[in-house]
Amino acid sequence: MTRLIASVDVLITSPSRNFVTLKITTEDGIVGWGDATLNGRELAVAAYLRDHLAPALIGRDADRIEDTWQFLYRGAYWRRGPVTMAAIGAVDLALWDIKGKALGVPVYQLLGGAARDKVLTYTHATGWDLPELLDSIERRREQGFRAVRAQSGVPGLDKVYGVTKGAASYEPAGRGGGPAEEVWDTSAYLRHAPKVLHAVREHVGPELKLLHDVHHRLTPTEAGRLARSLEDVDLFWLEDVMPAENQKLLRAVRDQTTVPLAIGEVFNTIWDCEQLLSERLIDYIRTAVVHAGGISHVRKILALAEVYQVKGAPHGPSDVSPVNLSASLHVGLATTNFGIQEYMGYDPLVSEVFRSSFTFEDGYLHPGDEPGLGVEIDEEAAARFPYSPAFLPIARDLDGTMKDW
Ligand code: CS2
Ligand code: MG
Repeated sequence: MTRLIASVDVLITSPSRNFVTLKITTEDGIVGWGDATLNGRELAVAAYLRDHLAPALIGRDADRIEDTWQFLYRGAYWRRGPVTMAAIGAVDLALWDIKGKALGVPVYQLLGGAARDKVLTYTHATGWDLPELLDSIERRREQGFRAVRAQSGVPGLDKVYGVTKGAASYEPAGRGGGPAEEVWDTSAYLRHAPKVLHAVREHVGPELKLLHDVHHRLTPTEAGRLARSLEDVDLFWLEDVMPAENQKLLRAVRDQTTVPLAIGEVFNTIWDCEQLLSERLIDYIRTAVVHAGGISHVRKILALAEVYQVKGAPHGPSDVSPVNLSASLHVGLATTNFGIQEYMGYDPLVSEVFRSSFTFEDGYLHPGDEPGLGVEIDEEAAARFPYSPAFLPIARDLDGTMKDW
């Protein structure tokens, strides 16, 4: 039987922050959902989907997921890039959701079944100073988390990305106006971060898995120094130590340290990380499922990673929707070389729109056993939260030069 695509719709909703969601409906009435959220560039993906992909999808066979992926990727001539790949990823997710629903099974069953019982997850802890950070970590531990990313303020700076004064969580994008500007001081950070992370390890004891995100800000020399100074902290990983596209330069960092390295939340295809994987310059590959072309393409990235003993650890901030998180969990459950899933959590308003069946218990996530991806969107609720422009902040050096971040 051929299951034809009858309609393709794009929903933009903003329950506390903006999400772009793709809805594909088949002629026999099955609805598949895809996430298409690209933080700060939401409308570009929405237009790509609405204006360029939707007309080409109507009337196609929804069951032909791989062929549709190739049709959208090869057919465009213009390849790769976050907007294109998020749009293709959204279609891919929606089609896997449809196939699961049509067959009455959760998507992880279609990927070969569970390769583990549950998916280890980490969340964020943030504090402007050490007491605030320790308090935030403690609260995360009480919630059951076994792995925590620790970020703190830097003396002399007003703001640090990923850290909100006095709060346990933060939202990366600010609403209204243009991007906020932050001032950054690498020397101050390099003096301060090792002290904080050593103090955190001393306080939490040996078992809690600790992670730290550098946000692409260092040179290979600075990154090597930082990693060496953190050897004794026993980090689970050090993330994004350098601009992610400088792949071969990571060798200089790698040669100096045994601290596990994670990179890749800004990557979109296997070609962006091929060198990092094949030369084993990283331990964890961070591509988000939707930003790297969906389940179909991320499985290929993970298959290449498996050859080099690199593990998957997808990006899972609050700025990709529960549809993406759920897709990531299906992949995580069914993939042997899967390391950990980031789970930043969501504002309570998000659950008014996205009804998810994934569960969290004792530091682990499970996607649930609903047919498909296990997330349904309440369209009436979505309509109550209209889009409102929001931007990620930018960072400048002390002399005003634009900074990588
Ligand atoms: C971060 C994110 O979760 C992470 O590791 O790097 O906060 C990231 O900066 C945002 O998702 C960007 O949209
Ligand atoms: Mg990150």
